Order: sequence, then C-alpha cells, then structure tokens
Amino acid sequence: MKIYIDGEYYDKDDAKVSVFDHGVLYGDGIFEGIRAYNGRIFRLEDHLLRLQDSANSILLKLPLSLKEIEKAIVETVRLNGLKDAYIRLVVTRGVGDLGLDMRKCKGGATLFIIADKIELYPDEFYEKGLTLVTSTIRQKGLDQVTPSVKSLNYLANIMARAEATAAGAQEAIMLNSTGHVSECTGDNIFFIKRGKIFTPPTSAGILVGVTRQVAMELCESKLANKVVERNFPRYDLYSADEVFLTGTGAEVISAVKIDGRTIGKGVAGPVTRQLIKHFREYANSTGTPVYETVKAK
Ligand code: PXG
Repeated sequence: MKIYIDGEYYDKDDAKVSVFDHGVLYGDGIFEGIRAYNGRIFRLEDHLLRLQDSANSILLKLPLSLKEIEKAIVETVRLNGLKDAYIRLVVTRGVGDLGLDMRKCKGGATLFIIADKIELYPDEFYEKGLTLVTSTIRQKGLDQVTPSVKSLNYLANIMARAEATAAGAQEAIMLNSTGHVSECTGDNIFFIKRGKIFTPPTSAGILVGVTRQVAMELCESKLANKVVERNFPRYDLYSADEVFLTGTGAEVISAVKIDGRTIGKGVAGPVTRQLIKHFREYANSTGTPVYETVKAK
C-alpha cells in the first residue's frame, strides 16, 4: 500500500506524521471519506467542495488547490491499483508546539491520503435492515463547531457508536439539543410515511452528507418523490413506514428496529429497496475516472 503525505508516497509502515502535529495533539483538522466504484471516484467534486467549506470554517488554509488535491487523490488510487476503494483524505493543522495557538503551526497544513479496500455491511443487512438505538450523547449544538464541519473530533460519535454496539445495534441516532433527530454517528437518516420522504435539515445539526444529497436527487429524479427537509422527533421514526440511512460507507441502507420498536414490516421496505437499486446503478456509472487517460487530439 502506498500512502500520500505532503507530496510523497510512503509504504504503510513508513507513513507517519509528527507527534507535534495539531491533528494528533488536538484533533485540529478535517477529513473526507470518499468511495471509488469500478475505477471511478464517486462525487469527488462534492467531497472537495465540502473539504474547502470545512477548511474555511476552521480558518485552515489548504496546502494545495482543489485541482491539485484531486490529482493527488486520483494518483493515490491509481498507484494502489484499486478499482473499488475507500479513500480517506485528511488535512491537519500541521506541526506546532504544545500550545493551542494555530499560528505556531508555521509549516502549514499536513495533507495525507489513504486509499484502501472497502469494508461494507454484509449483504444480508441490505435485505434485513439495521438495528438502531438512540444514543445518550447529544449532537453538538449549532453554537459549537457545527456538525457540518467534518472535523477530526469524532469522539462523541465514537462513544455513541459504542453505545449502539453495547446494545447489540449497528448504529446510533443522535438527537440535538432540542430533542429533534439529527443524524447517526456515520450516516444521515430519512424516514418515509404515507409515501412522503423526510430528512432533517442542515439546521438540525448534521453533516451535510454527499450520499444524502445523491439520495435526495435520486428520490426526485427516479422516484418522482421530492424529499422534505424538516425537523422531527423520534416518534416520527417509531411510527414510520420505512427508515433508511445514507453514508459513503453504508450507501443506502434500511433501518428496521429502533429502540426496540419494529419499523414497518421489519425488513427493508419497497421504497428503500428501489432507492438502493437506483443508487447502485448510479454509483457504478458515474465518477472521476482513475485509469482512463484523456485521448490525444
Ligand atoms: N454524518 C456523519 C456524522 C458522518 O460522519 C455522514 C453523515 C454521511 O456523509 P457522506 O458524505 O459520507 O454521505 C457521515 C459519513 C465510515 C465513516 O467508515 C463514515 C463517515 C466518517 C467516518 C467513517 O462509514 N462519515
């Protein structure tokens, strides 16, 4: 495996960052999780634009232009010979001293890219659906560093996921400070009731997921069903006909048990199944090519 760090490629065992990097010392940095399907990188531009937004939001200057980052991502996937891949792009504040002051990170940001095989939920989960519990850990409020920044501070999500695991569930729902549903620890959430599809708005405190956006586009274009963004309590999930999650890792996946309640018929519902099919077709037929070279004139 070859890992990109600041313009160089390293073997896995030699791919290291400094213990003085503020990404390590403080979680001061941002990341993206990106998929490649069939030799093409899925919605790369969306991920790069979100990276840019996250960077601006935390006063972080990206060390390269988005075009240069795009080239580095494509090259990393190519060097590793991957067709289907999970790509982790991380930008940290860089090497500083032991204080919080970002001005001490004089060398600028550190950027690294890992391209690895993908790990998915086993196939059966796409038929049977996931079990969810509500976490006791609340989503960060909008008056904190907003959950829309994909920052290196994932401790709340990791603790919430551990609660799910302890309860025998695969994912945890995080409520925001007003008790509304925000999202899961690594996925956005949707529910379907009497033919209408709903998802929490950005103002509920969510990471604005790339897969969420794709799902909304496919609901409108393929299912003729425009998703409504509105706040809702857990009650709406408990009484839904179908619930599904979206994320780069999980793609589109049904949730059929929530806090002990069975949702719908207790298996992936018909609308979710259709959406999963459309998502897979779309994901396998689009994206930034890794291996096709541009033909000479
Ligand atoms: N919400 C949160 C909190 C996330 O971390 C999503 C929603 C979905 O966003 P995308 O853009 O992926 O549709 C995420 C996704 C993993 C993994 O291994 C996923 C995420 C972060 C870390 C790991 O599945 N983020």
